[in-house]
Amino acid sequence: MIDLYTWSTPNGRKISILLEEMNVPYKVININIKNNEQFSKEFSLISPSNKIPAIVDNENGKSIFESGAIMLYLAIKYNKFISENDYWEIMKWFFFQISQVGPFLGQAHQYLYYNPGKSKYAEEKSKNYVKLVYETLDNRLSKSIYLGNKYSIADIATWPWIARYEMHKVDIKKYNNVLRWYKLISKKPKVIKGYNVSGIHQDIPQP
Ligand SMILES: N[C@@H](CCC(=O)N[C@@H](CS)C(=O)NCC(=O)O)C(=O)O
Repeated sequence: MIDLYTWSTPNGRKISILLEEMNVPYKVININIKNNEQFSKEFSLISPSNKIPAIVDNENGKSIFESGAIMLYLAIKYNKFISENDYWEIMKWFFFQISQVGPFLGQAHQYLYYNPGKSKYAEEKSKNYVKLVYETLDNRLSKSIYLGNKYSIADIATWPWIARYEMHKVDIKKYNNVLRWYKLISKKPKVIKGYNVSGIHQDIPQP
């Protein structure tokens, strides 16, 4: 059994969707980041940077923080959504999510959605990064159904971020391939289930 410390955010949803897709039993422990529960002493023993998500694997007592490390841990342990044939294709797109999609789109939430008008420079930079992310994904998805050659941790890591497209101030319909891929993944029953396991219930946005 995996204990999943999470909340209703893109990084949290990556893990609950992966656990659902893998059919691995897990228990949700809500860490309400709006109430600063991530800063409790108890939680910082599991997640030293005080961010969700984090897991504890009760089979061996291991605790893991950072969504990328958690996804790799689960994919390797259960040998699912990662494949030897397609390993490096998956890794490229998985690490693109971890290093660019998450940080750039996360900044867009702050500069373009929650705090517009505070810094022209930050908004301009952020718009360019959002464009880079959407164009890069769209280009890849014009050549492939999924980010790797098959449905993998790369898609599961990226999709919950694109589900916040309204906050990115882009017209997702202009990115035909991202839109096709987004809709394809939105219909997966385990994705629908894993989207709302914690925090505030939100419907999956339907462009
Ligand atoms: N690089 C981390 C980022 C985690 C992260 O930013 N978590 C956010 C929610 S998506 C959080 O816990 N925010 C609360 C805070 O920053 O105080 C990961 O991928 O796990």
